[in-house]
Amino acid sequence: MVSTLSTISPHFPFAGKVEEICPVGEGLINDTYLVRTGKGCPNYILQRKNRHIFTNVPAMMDNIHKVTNHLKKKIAASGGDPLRETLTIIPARDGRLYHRDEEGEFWTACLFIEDTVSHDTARSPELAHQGGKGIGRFQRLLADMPETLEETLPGFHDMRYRFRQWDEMLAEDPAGRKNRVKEEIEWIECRREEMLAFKSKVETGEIPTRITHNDTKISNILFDRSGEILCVIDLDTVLSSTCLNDYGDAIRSYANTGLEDDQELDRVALNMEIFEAYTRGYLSEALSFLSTAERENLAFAARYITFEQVLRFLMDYIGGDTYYKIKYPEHNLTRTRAQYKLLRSMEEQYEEMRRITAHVICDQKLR
Ligand code: ADP
Ligand code: GN1
Ligand code: MG
Repeated sequence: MVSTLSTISPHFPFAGKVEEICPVGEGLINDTYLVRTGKGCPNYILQRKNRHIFTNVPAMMDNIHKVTNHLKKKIAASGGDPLRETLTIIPARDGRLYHRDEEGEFWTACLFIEDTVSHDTARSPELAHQGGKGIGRFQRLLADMPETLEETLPGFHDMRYRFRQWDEMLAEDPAGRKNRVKEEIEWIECRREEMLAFKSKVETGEIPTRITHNDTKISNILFDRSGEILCVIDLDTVLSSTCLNDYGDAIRSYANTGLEDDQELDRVALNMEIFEAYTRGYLSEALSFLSTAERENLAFAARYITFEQVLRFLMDYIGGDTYYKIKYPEHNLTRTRAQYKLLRSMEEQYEEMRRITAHVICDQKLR
């Protein structure tokens, strides 16, 4: 891989001499590297995009370009630092937003933002509050973006689409694993109607679509050294979708007392203190533009996205592990069970989640 990387980096106009290229992050889809250059020169992030999942990388990069350009203008206008508070794409030497290698792989680069901290779990309510603020602000700044985005991942958080994929996968059972997961399949089937009913609210327009991030797990945000939110990263999934999907996915990530793939199910539950802190941070930025329907469906959105993740991990297990990177043979099944435990915890605490969101909304309206 290292020799490949050294043939890729010359295609980008990196300042200084490339001294080291090392893997970074725990993403389940792309391959991400930190490119270190000489003293006094910027460092960079180099990424091989997963072209089997992102089937139109040029359109995806155009989307990211539109979004970051818009954010840069807004950040500069409010006195912020556009080079630190959003991503800066480094186009390839030929001027494209990506380099395509001889094997057909797509590579992209952006500036590495120095002196930041990223996390895989939210250890404190303060961090969750900041994370919520970050996504709320991100959505707010994009609310008046004039351009439209290309639909690069059709059906991404669309449960009707996910159930079509699911039904096809079960009918085909390509890896012969269906019979091993009868109980898990029932977890999905018995929630089909309520999840589709929620999706109907988007289809009828009761819940609006906006430009959103769509992959708001905690590792996709950079904090500064004092713990304040600095920059929302990993913009591959910026799409027209619902704000609720961003909020729900973040709760799934931040408020889990265990890991996304925890093998000890006793460790997995919804932490209500983190839930409330994230909600407060998010609504401090987002309340002003959210509709009544969006406000009323915040708590359910966490269940919706966590359910979606159970379905997606289980579907990948049944499909023979072709989508998410796995570290051991049953990894997707472990993920399925851990996310299901989290979903159960949300279901058990649902009334309390609703009470908290209503209370936070009320508090912030009074301000
Ligand atoms: P993946 O698609 O593999 O999840 P990300 O874009 O989320 O890739 O990057 C993985 C990790 O690399 C992040 O969690 C963060 O720690 C670090 N990272 C990514 N982009 C930057 C950047 N521009 N500046 C600083 N760190 C970054
Ligand atoms: C993937 O790329 P990464 O690791 O940030 C996935 C998300 C899932 C997440 C689960 C494009 O995100 O939808 O929520 O794994 N991204 C894509 O950890 O499918
Ligand atoms: Mg990521």
